[in-house]
Amino acid sequence: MARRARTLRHLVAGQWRTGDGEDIVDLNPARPRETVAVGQFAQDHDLDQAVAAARDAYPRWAATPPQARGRILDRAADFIDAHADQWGEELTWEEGKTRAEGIGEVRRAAEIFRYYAGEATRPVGEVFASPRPGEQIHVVHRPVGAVAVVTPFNFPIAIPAWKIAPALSYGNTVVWKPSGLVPLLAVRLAEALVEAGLPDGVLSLLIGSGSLGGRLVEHPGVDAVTFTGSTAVGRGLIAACGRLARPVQTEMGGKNAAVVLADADLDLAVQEVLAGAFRATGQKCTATSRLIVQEPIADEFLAQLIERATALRVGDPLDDATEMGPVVSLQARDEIQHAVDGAAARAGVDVLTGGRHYDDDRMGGAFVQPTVIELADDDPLWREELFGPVLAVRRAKDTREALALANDSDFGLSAAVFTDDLCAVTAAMDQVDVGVLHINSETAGADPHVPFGGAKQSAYGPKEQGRAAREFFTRTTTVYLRSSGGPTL
Ligand code: UN1
Repeated sequence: MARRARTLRHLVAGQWRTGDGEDIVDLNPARPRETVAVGQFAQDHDLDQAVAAARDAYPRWAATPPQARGRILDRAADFIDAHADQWGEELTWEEGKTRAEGIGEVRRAAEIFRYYAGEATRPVGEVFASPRPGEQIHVVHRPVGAVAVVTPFNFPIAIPAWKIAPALSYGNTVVWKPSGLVPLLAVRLAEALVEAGLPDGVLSLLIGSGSLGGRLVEHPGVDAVTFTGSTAVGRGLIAACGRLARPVQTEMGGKNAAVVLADADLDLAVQEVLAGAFRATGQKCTATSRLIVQEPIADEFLAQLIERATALRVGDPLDDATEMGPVVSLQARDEIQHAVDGAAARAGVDVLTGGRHYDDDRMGGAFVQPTVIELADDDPLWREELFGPVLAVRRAKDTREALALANDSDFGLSAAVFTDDLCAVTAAMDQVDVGVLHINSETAGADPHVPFGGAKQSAYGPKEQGRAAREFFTRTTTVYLRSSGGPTL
């Protein structure tokens, strides 16, 4: 890959344009003096034009035959797939996950577009019997209008795909503001849709500041808002949408527990906890950030886990031998370090591995050691999402206590339980209050055709992905259908 900084552009009303706001400097988190891409932020006049274009394009796009919408999404999927290697590397370069993860994420985005290409031609409603003779009751799904899409840094193409693909498939238009930390992949996804023949104005891309995102969400021309990101920002956005009585869907934080019970397959559990905690450098809202291990096996399990975590090869994510890259920015690194230092200084807290800066040539990059910290009892580290490779551990005496600890969180996105004990599995299915539950697999992962989303403080509004997405990206009209007479048999 030629390491020449790329140029960032916005897409407004079908035109690529450079911004005239503040400079954007997109840095490589592994080598923060290296620039990945440059450009200028979009401003309010771009926002107004993008929203106007989305409103303008909406009636025609909503009336476009669903087969034609589906074909565009299919072509976008092909285009994304054809560029998986190049864009995957670029993703790694700007975000920091390993190259294999970067390429895998781009392919996943293509899969999501393919799924929603098909979804465009699925049934658009239901028919109910009427209590009145000669009448039918139809419930018809229709698009919502112009949707604001606000996305985070950690899945620069997959998360935008699972918002934009259903939005377009069901006939909505989109104004999208991605995270300013990963603008290059946003440009790539918009390129795929333009190449695929998406009509002008149906999608606009604005790379802007957080405050531009706020103005997008509250813009009078927007009909609905979908957001993935931090709980703090999400709550502000829910409040703003509440004031405006505007439909909103948010996917926010997690503090996801893996529960390892005494009968678990230890090798499997070690491997999956390791993957859940440290893949993508722990920067997934579904990452495993809490571990609850049952007493009789705790010492042995932790010994194996620590050995494997300590041995993880951490370094340049573009090097194929690397198993864990940097976090997204120096600021993120410093915040994680600060939280870990704070925890380590508290009584009863034991840093089992990691927790310090590297003192070799990785010092300049946003690298954090894979970190496992045991807590004697309640601690802020048990509760606060850190968004990095930090796993907090507690021990439980039995299944009941382990599941109670899993629920001991304001969040409820995902959980994993490692056991073959049917009683424990059914107890977990009944009691663990999460949106996604894994039995004998890591806490992360989402398939395009099944619902994804959290419980408690992890989410607000309808779920994402699969058919569940239809609940947010369409609204229903109930039609009482009676003829005024005419021939009778
Ligand atoms: C996954 O676990 O593969 O921001 C997806 C996040 C989630 C998506 C996780 N919304 O990490």
